Amino acid sequence: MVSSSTGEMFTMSRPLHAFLLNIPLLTLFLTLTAANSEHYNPSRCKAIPGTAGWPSTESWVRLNESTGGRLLQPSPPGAVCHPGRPTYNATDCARVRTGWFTYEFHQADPVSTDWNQWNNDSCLPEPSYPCSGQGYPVFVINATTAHHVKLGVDFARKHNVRMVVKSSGHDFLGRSVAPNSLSIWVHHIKGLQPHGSFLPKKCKVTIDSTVVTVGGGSQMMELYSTLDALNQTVVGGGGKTVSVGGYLTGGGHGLLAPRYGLAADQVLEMEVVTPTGEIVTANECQNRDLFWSMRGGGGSTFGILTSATIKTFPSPKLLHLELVIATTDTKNLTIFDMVAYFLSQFPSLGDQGLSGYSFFFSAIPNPLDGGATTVGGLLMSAVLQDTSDPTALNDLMAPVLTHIATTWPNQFLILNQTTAYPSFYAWYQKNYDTSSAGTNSFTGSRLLDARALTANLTLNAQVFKRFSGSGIGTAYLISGKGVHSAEPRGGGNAVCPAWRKAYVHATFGVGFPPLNATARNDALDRINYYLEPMREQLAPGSGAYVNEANPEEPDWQHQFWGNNYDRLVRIKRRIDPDDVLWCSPCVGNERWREEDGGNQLCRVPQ
Ligand SMILES: Cc1cc2nc3c(=O)[nH]c(=O)nc-3n(C[C@H](O)[C@H](O)[C@H](O)COP(=O)(O)OP(=O)(O)OC[C@H]3O[C@@H](n4cnc5c(N)ncnc54)[C@H](O)[C@@H]3O)c2cc1C
Ligand SMILES: *[C@@H]1O[C@H](CO)[C@@H](O)[C@H](O)[C@H]1NC(C)=O
Ligand SMILES: *[C@@H]1O[C@H](CO)[C@@H](O)[C@H](O)[C@H]1NC(C)=O
Ligand SMILES: *[C@@H]1O[C@H](CO)[C@@H](O)[C@H](O)[C@H]1NC(C)=O
Ligand SMILES: *[C@@H]1O[C@H](CO)[C@@H](O)[C@H](O)[C@H]1NC(C)=O
Ligand SMILES: *[C@@H]1O[C@H](CO)[C@@H](O)[C@H](O)[C@H]1NC(C)=O
Ligand SMILES: *[C@@H]1O[C@H](CO)[C@@H](O)[C@H](O)[C@H]1NC(C)=O
Ligand SMILES: *[C@@H]1O[C@H](CO)[C@@H](O)[C@H](O)[C@H]1NC(C)=O
Ligand SMILES: *[C@@H]1O[C@H](CO)[C@@H](O)[C@H](O)[C@H]1NC(C)=O
Ligand SMILES: CC(=O)N[C@H]1CO[C@H](CO)[C@@H](O)[C@@H]1O
Repeated sequence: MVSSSTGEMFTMSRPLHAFLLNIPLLTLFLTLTAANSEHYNPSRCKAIPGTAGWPSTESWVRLNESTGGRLLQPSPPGAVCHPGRPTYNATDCARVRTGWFTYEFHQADPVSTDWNQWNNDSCLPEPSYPCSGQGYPVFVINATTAHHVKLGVDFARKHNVRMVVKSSGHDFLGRSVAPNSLSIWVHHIKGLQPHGSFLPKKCKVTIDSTVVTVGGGSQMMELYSTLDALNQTVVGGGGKTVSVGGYLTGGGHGLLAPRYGLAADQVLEMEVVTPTGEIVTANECQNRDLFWSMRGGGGSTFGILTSATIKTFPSPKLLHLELVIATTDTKNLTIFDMVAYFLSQFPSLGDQGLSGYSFFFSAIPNPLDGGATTVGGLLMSAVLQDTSDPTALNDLMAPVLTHIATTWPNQFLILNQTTAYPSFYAWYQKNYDTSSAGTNSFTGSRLLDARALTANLTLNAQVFKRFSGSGIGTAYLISGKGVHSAEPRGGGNAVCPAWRKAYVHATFGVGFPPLNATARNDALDRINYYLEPMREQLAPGSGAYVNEANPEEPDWQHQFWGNNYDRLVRIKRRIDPDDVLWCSPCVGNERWREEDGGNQLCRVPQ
């Protein structure tokens, strides 16, 4: 039943879903030039330790007391592996080395982040590498309440200390960590309260929808599992530990987005600590500009989210399709003609209710024979909602698969498997994102609309071939009708306007070795090389998804926010006149730049 033109029999050596989502998806950069602290200028730069501008020990002690002892001064987590360091401990080191490749490890640590370059590779859990700890925050407030956050924000503003916000530390762009900073760690701001309907504060009209109010550090798995007990779910992401803090503020895509809109479109109210230290409610009736910008304008820019109220939906039953269309004839250029054709069907398949994740490649170790051969082609993990009847999927896919079989006879092995799940959560528990962390990597992104996917398949074959040069290109079918027609409360939100036409978020990762500036710069060059034809030929007027993008995306202001950018900057200037929140690439950050190898954050001279 399963055969290819090469006559090989493929046997499933491991669950397909694990392979499908086990892709190295990764990120980032910092233009680091030679260090030279002599250029420190207190009036122009944020304070750094060891200089007169840095707050006194007494000030830090008082901050600690005011938070009830929640101020931490953490060691870099990798320091337990370095014999010279006070925290050296071989037992702990073994634990850290194992945990390093998991998201769970980094989210649970006060300062660690998933992609090593954002901590400047400055203390990897490997004794042969250096461990300076430079690159990590100096102090952390382990916040559990909005008031703790406020105390940190007021302190950073008053003392001219660089400040960052960390939740899970998953950020592909390095926005949740910075050297010589005070970090507001929101991971432990939890809470999860479902409601049958919702009256936003100071509004007169009750919103007739099931909703859930969650803490700013809440994570996908907590939402899914708690809501499942009510037969509900949310528009959420694939990673178990992704937190609402970065996800909702960046946009938030997921399998249910093509039906209901992006995650940011579901937000009805936010509690926010503003850069001036006020704890405010933002919704369609008050602080409307803040409400608009916090839904898509990016994390750690307009304020710190301490709670969000978002719409929930009945959890749909799902039919899951796992599909492989591949060949061992990896030199055959028709692979990308097939890929271009398959992706050209996404607008139509999406309009008929399909959503999911596809991966294409010219040559990867064959997952079906344990890597003995290589294959080129594509894989897809997709779902159809509200049905358990496999014929619904067969009817949808048959014309597409028949077209491939007849256009490229005997070339591609087509292998599919359909599974029915009673709820979103039942599906999720088997099909969550199983990728791993703890490496050095950058990502790239492009949003593709129907025209880009269908206009010229000759062009698309070339462009997708180049895009997959990273190893595996991905095309997530996670936008569509629901995103195009979404009506976010309050008359709109700040997500990149390109989402409102897109069907596909195309993304990929490029890894590189640590402590090698050449390799890091090469990785960034490669990201640009793979993305260039998508930007310039396939989808020039479109944009990129900020949360899974190239941190050095040219013209990032407009690629991430389109014509919302100017309004976002005006709001940023009003809400954060002193730039208490600063990150890169983030709205309105143009007045400051990193200097001295990234050690200092300084005003750009006028
Ligand atoms: C395994 C994995 C799977 C993913 N799957 C998806 C997916 O399916 N869909 C999708 O859209 N994205 C997905 N992403 C990308 C994800 O949206 C981003 O990585 C996002 O930035 C994570 O947010 P975080 O709060 O968990 O991470 P963090 O790194 O802690 O924070 C990210 C950014 O948000 C800021 N931030 C965090 N919390 C707050 C807060 N409370 N208030 C203000 N700012 C805050 C940080 O300062 C930083 O700028 C995935 C990422 C990973 C690693
Ligand atoms: C803050 O106070 C707590 C409790 O008093 C203490 O355990 C902790 O070490 C202090 N933090 C710092 C950074 O000194
Ligand atoms: C090393 O860590 C282990 C486990 O955390 C602990 O039990 C042990 O006491 C530590 N050893 C030293 C010398 O601190
Ligand atoms: C942070 O606070 C949470 C909640 O109080 C606590 O469980 C956790 O142990 C704290 N983490 C650290 C590193 O102090
Ligand atoms: C959830 O759905 C199941 C199966 O239909 C039903 O038995 C159960 O009562 C529902 N639970 C709630 C809280 O509605
Ligand atoms: C690709 O493979 C097909 C089927 O094996 C074959 O007919 C075709 O000639 C090949 N094309 C090239 C360019 O090798
Ligand atoms: C399609 O793209 C190819 C490759 O770039 C180009 O040669 C061709 O002219 C394009 N066709 C049309 C109709 O634009
Ligand atoms: C650093 O990376 C470059 C480019 O990838 C490579 O050529 C070089 O050998 C690497 N240097 C070291 C010391 O590993
Ligand atoms: C990062 O590390 C490099 C050396 O690897 C150093 O030159 C630079 O100053 C460091 N930057 C920060 C911010 O620590
Ligand atoms: C959804 C889909 O493509 N289903 C096909 C899977 O493969 C069988 C044959 O093994 C076909 O009958 C289905 O139509």
